[in-house]
Amino acid sequence: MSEKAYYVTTPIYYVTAPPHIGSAYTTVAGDVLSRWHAQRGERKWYLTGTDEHGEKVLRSAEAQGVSPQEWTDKLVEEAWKPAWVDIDVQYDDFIRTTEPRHTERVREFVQKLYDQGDVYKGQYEGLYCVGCEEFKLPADIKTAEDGTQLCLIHGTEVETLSETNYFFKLSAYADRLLALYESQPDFVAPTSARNEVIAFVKQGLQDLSITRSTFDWGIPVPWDEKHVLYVWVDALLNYVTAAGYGADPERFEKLWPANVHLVGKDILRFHAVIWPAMLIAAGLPVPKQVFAHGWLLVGGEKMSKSKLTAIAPHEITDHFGSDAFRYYFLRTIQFGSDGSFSWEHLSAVYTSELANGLGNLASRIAAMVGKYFDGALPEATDHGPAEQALADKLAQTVAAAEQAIETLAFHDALAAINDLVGAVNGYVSEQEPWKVAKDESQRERLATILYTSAEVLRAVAVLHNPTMPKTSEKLWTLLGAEAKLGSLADQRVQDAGTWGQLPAGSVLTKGDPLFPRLEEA
Ligand code: MET
Repeated sequence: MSEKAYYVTTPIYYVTAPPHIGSAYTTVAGDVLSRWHAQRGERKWYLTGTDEHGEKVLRSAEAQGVSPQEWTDKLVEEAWKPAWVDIDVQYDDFIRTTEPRHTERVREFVQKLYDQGDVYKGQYEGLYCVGCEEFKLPADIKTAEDGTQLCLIHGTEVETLSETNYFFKLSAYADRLLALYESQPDFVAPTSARNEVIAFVKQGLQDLSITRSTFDWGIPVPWDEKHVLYVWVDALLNYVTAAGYGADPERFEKLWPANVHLVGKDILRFHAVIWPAMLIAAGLPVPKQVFAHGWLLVGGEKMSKSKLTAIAPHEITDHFGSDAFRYYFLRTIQFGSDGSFSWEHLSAVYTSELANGLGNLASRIAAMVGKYFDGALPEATDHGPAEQALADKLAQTVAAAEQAIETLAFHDALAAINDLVGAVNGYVSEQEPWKVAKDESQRERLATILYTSAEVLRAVAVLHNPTMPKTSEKLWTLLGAEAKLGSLADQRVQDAGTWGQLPAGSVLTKGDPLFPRLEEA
């Protein structure tokens, strides 16, 4: 039996415009999770990609006067993939729903549901939001003063559809879904999302229109080619088509079921209701978890292209670098809750926690080892209570971070690591090595202070590597750790708390600051 990989996915994003920091936020979270599992020595697989069919994409292409295929080809290659480079995301696979490896398997999947009687022809009369690509229920709509009906998520007018479509018997799966939420309590997280989904399903489900017939930018329905598949049914299947469903059983077995689908809270129902129902219908295992995170708010509102609050990732990374981007969003927003972005807050966190916190500590320690010990890390021959307290704190931090990441509480993991860095800074301030250095008889004390600080930094490099890979590499080099400990990638997170790994004699070099000071704008 081959070992199952930790399989994490992001939503596949609509390609209507270049990405903004909302999509980047999810994509960073997935990347950190995937790198964390790699740092634990596990097999992992990280999938992202793009959702290219449907009316929303079609209309954005039409507005540019190009075909949807040309439009998505261009945006994917010139905007989306480069944005993921900007924020240092390393995915293992990038799926586009226009690829044959996807479209062919999707056709087989829906044919199977049709053949087994889970799909029937009917009439859809109702409301639709193209922004959401969603058939809307009365509870999803608000009525404006002039009587127009608006999507609660987009605030734009919903359209009235009247189409003869094919329907999936979603209503027949309500009981099995409720049983799933019961037997697999972590299936939907966090708890607020779980409660919302359960309440929604308990109201009873309506069958789902799974085809459209008023435009043709989609996957043709195999038994009736006048229809294209509803974009969400097409899109959700990416998680299995990319994993080799129907094409490569061995690969599929190594990946499926996914460990976690990361989604924004506005697309929770698709992932926690429709998707498991489709899988149950097809006799496939359901994912282990769907985790709904919150929205990024800019100026108190959901970021939006139409309101011009959309920020491109590179606008941030150009000034702060990719590591600060990755750190900031995961550190300051509780994963699962909404969070506000502001340039002021970003600058403040960068300066206090990264430049003055971690960056300054590393360069001070390297500078003192350089000055007092010619750059060679001395031995800690005077390990006492203050040092033991730090060693204990390190072990607790590793345990806390591991536990936090287990539940996708990135903010707690990073808070714990930041706290540890703060504790070392506090220790150095208290111990005053620059004063101790003046007294020749206190050489052992001086050596111990510097060793202890460097040894915690060794662990910080490991713990931060999934979130801040570039900085951690620099820190690893600054500590001269590679010579004896090997590459940073080979260090195991779960062993990072074992004290005394950085060997005396390691050669520290100050190098460039880990986090350059911000220039005054
Ligand atoms: N395209 C959708 C979105 O961007 C996500 C699809 S995930 C199967 O909201």
